[in-house]
Amino acid sequence: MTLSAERDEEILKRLHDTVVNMDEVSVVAAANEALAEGMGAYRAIMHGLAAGMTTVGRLFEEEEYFVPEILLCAEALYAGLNVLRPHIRREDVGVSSKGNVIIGVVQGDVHDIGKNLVKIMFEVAGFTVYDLGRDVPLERFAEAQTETNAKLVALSTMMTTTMPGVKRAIEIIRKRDPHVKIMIGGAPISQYTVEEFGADGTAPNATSALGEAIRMIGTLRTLAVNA
Ligand code: B12
Repeated sequence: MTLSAERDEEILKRLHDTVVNMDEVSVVAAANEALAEGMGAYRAIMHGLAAGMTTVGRLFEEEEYFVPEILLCAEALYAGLNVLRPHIRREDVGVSSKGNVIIGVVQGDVHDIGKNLVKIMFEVAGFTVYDLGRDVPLERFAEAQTETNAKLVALSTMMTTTMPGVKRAIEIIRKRDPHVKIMIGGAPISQYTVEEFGADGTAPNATSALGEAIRMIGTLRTLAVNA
């Protein structure tokens, strides 16, 4: 079934608006409608639900929304995600890979919506993802990397106050395994931070995070072949 451009736009707007309006019941209805009418689950998540959360972020900065509203918006987003997540297909993300990946939000930070979207992309692409959750003690990243022999560790943070923790976690990981690839991301992270902290890369959103992860792991394979 092919959606008309108007219907596509209408459903994406409903997904967006139901997150912004904290409407857990309607977001589930909109997500089911998206699936029933043939919209890809991946598109519905990224261009509907996640776009809604970006608007919520703006409303928070404009002091129209406060913490209680944001939490309700996040609940609505997760309600929609529960419906859509099982329907994302590997073809939707365009690439496939395998291997272990560690992901988590650094100590002191509980913002995990972005991290969870990145995790979904990794899982759909075929990676085995070890999700350490949020507010993760800095040593835990290196421990988990050793336990799972993961080739990639992904660190997330949304706050400037937890940036030194990212740097420290990278130092601890590198000490145990100098070759592991480290990707960092979240709003305060830039290419400058990547270089400054000695990480291997970053990406501004979940979709490009997957492409970047595959590129990094590809570099590792090339190194192994040439060694
Ligand atoms: C939602 C939210 C919350 C929720 C978090 C709920 C949850 N479970 O995550 C709650 C209400 C709990 C919260 C609490 C707080 N928050 Co808050 N919060 C936000 C808000 C509004 C949106 C963040 C969000 O979810 N965005 C949507 C997602 C989809 O986008 P994203 O997180 O950026 O993720 C994408 C990319 O960054 C990237 N990405 C993310 N991680 C990774 C990792 C890798 C490896 C890669 C490659 C990419 C990547 O891909 C993601 C998906 O596309 C932002 C404002 C904003 N405009 O962003 C403030 C914000 C992050 N919060 C902020 C603050 C200060 C706080 C509080 C201290 C309370 C307060 N005084 O307001 C507490 C902190 C508690 C703590 N210790 O962590 C500040 C941080 C300021 C700063 N510079 O340090 C912000 C920027 C608001 C502001 N302007 O003041 N918050």
